[in-house]
Amino acid sequence: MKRISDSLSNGEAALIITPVNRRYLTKFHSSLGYLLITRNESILFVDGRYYEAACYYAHCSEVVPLKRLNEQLPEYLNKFNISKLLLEDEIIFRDYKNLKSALSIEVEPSSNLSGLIMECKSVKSLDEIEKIEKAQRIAEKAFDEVLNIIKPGISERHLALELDYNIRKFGGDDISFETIVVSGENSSLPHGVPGEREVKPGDFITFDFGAVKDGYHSDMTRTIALEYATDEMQKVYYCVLSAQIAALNIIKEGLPCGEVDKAARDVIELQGFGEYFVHSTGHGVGLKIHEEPRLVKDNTALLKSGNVVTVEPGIYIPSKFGARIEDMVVVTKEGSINLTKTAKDLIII
Ligand SMILES: [Mn+2]
Repeated sequence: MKRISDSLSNGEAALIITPVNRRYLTKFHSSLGYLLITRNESILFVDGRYYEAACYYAHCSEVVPLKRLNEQLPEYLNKFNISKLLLEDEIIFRDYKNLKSALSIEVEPSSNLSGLIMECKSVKSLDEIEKIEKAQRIAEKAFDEVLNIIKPGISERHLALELDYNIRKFGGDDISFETIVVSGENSSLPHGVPGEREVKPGDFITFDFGAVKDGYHSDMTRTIALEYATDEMQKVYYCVLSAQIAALNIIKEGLPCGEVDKAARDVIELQGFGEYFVHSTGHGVGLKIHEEPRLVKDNTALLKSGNVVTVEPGIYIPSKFGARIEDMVVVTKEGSINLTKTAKDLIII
């Protein structure tokens, strides 16, 4: 909040509308609300559903009961002599149009404002890392349970539901995203949707899933084989694993993000599977499942201590099979700390 206040010129204010950014800045979650930030004040407008709780828990200088924003906001803008209102550049167009026609001052989506918040969000505090770790422990426990029920004839959909149920049972507030369970020839679809296909001996089964705890997400992927894995499957699996380890090993503060992608991609290309690695190596994780920084080819942005990123190379051979392995790590000055504890040697069940 202070960094936003400091970035404002005389007469400028920022209005934070997106729920994730509002939550990040005030540490208070509401589905609807507006956070007005001036050079000295931070004023949160929330309606009757949230007002009392916000008075207790929201980090801001004032909480105002939200009635009709278009009538309330001008009063505050006047009081603080605001002549220009900055908005996040990712808000929906209707909100922008509405504010622009309701206010008599300059209203402008600002990529500087959004960029600043994004940059802050990408570097996690210890408290945030703790929440991500909690979410990760829940996801791992849920996965361990699911390993016990995998047998030929069980459907992808059934396995996905068990995973989701376990995540909630073990204390997850939600799942991070629609759980991916894909098997056999479906496993060549990196983001396939779990369906009625029943798993059978010789299948790869890929699980990509996560838990949410206190708003923070976890993300992991494991690929296992049912009863046996052919030589080709083993070769692909261990190629993915060595690519992942190569990437994990070079992560450290100050390294360009693109270098992490390159480390993984080089290993896969060298073993002849380059054309089958069809996505980037990883992404930041936090209040959203996909955040900055992006571990994508040629990204020159530098890793920072406190970034939490996934490392998730994969190989997908169309209509045959695929494998992906994903861990989540915290970037440090010396290297990284892996938040994922689940083993990575090929599990054959
Ligand atoms: Mn991921």
